[in-house]
Amino acid sequence: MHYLLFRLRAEAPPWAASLEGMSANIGVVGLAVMGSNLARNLASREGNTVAVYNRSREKTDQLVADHPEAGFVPAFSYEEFAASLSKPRTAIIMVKAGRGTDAVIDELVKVFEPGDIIVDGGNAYFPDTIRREKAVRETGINFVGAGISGGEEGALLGPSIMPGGSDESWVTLGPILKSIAAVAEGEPCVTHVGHNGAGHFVKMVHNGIEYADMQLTAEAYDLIRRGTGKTPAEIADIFAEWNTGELESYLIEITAEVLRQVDASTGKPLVDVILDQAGAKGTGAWTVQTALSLGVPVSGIAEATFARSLSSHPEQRAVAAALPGPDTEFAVDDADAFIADVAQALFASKIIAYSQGFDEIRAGAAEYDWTIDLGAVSKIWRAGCIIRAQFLNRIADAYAEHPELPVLAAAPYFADALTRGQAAWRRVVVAAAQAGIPSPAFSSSLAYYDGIRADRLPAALVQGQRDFFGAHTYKRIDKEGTFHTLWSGDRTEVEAEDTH
Ligand code: NBP
Repeated sequence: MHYLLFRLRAEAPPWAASLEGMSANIGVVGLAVMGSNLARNLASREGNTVAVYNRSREKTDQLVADHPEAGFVPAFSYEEFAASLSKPRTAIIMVKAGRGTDAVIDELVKVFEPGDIIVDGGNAYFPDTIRREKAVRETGINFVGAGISGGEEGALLGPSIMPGGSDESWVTLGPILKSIAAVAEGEPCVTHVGHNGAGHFVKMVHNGIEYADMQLTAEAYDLIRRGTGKTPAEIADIFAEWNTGELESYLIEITAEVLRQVDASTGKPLVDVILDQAGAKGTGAWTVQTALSLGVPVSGIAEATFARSLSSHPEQRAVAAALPGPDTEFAVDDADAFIADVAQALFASKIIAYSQGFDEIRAGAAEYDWTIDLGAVSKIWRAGCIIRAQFLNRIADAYAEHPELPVLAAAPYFADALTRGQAAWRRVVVAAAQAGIPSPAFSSSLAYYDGIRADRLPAALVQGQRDFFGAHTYKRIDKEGTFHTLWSGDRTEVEAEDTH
C-alpha cells in the first residue's frame, strides 16, 4: 500500500462542479451485503444524506434503484464520491478485508483532504489498522478502524460499533455512529474505544468470546442429550427456559430455535442432519494468537477455536474412531438434577470465558497504549451483536465499582455465582470425563478457575526444571534476588543474574 501526500487544494477540482448541491454528510464505499445495509441504515436516520460508491457500477445502480426512499447520492468514481461529500468528508469503507481495504484507502487519500475521515468498517486484523492509521495520518487525513458487529441484520437495523481512531475524528463521527447503532436500555451501542487499532482489537476479542460462548452452549447440549436421552426438541425447551434466567442471551435464544428445527426432507431434527464440522473465518484464531503474544491465558476461547479445528478433520476422526472409550454407557440417574448442574457449569464457564476476554483487552490496552474503558465495552455489546446478553450489565457494574479490576471473575457478583456453581461445575466435568464426552471448554475453564485461585502452583517445579537444563534461574519465596543451583557441580545455590 502506498499513500500519496496530498495538499489542500486551492481551487475546486473540475469534477466538483457537476455535483454541486448534492452534499452528503457521510459516504459508504463497498455496497455488498454489509455496505448496502449500513448505507440504508445511515439514510434512514434523520439528518443523514448518504453518498454511495462501489468498484463495479452494478451494485450502486441496484441499491439506488431498489431504495429510492433512501435518497442516496450515487457516485461512479472516487472523484465524484469526494465531491459529493460535505467537509470534513467522512466515508465508511465496507469492502472485503485485506487488499481490498488497502486499495480503497489508496484511492480515497488521493481525493480526500487533511481533516477528512476514512473509516474502515470491515473485519480488519488490528495490526493492519495500526499500520493504516499511521500511514494515513501522514497525509493529515484521519483514519478510523471501526469494528462493526451484528452481521447483515445489525448493519441494517443497528449494529454494535467499536471505533478506534483519533479524538478529532470522533467529534464528527460520534454523532453519526450513535445515530445508527443498536440501542440498549436507551444507550447507543457505540463508544470511542481508543486510538488507532483499539476498535478492531476489541471487535476481535468480541468474536473470540463469541467462539467460547457458542462452544460452551454446544457442550451443554451434547451432555444433556447423551446423559438424559432427551430429544433436540425437548432440549430446545430447556434452553428456552434457561433464557428466562441468568443465562439469558441471544445465543441461548437461537440455540433453542436451531434445536427445535425439523428438517423438511427427512423429518429429522435439523441438528442431526447438519455435518458436524464447524467452520471459522479466522477471528477466533487471531484472538488466540494475540493472547499468546500478550501472555494472556484465554483457554476457553482457545479450546473453542481448537474444537472447531478438531471437528473439521474427518480423515483423522475416521481413523481415531477405532480408539476405545469408557466401558459403561452414560446415563444419569436424575435427569433434572443433571440439567440443573449443566446450567450452573455453563454459567460458571461463561464467566471464565468473558473474564479471560476482558483480560486480553486489558493486556492489549497496556501493550498498545490504549485507554479502554472496559465497562463501556461491555455496555456496547448489550445489543447489536451476537454475544448480547443481560449478563453484560453485571460486567459493566463490576468495572464501574473497580475500574482496575485485575480478574473480572473475582468481582463480587461473579465470585458469588462461581461459589454457588462450582460443585455442580465439577460434577459435570467429572461426568463428562467418565462418560468420554468431550467438554474442552467446560473443563479448561474449570482448570483456569482452579489455577488462578491456587495458593501455590507447580510453576515452582517448572522453574526448577528450567534452571536445571538451561540455567534459567529462579526467585525464592523467602529472600530477594535471583538464584541458580549448580546442578552439574556440587548442587549448591549461587546468586545469579536475572534471566527470567
Ligand atoms: P465482501 O467481504 O464480500 O466484499 C465485497 C465488496 O468488496 C464489494 O463491494 C467489492 O466490490 C468490494 N471490493 C473487493 Br472484494 N475488492 C475491492 C477493491 N480492490 N477495491 C474496491 N472494492 C473492492 O462484502 P461484505 O460481506 O458486505 O463485507 C464487507 C466487510 O464487512 C468485510 O470486511 C467483512 O469482513 C465485514 N463483515 C462483517 C460482518 C459482521 O458481522 N460484522 C459480517 C459480514 C461481513 P465489487 O462489487 O466491485 O466486487
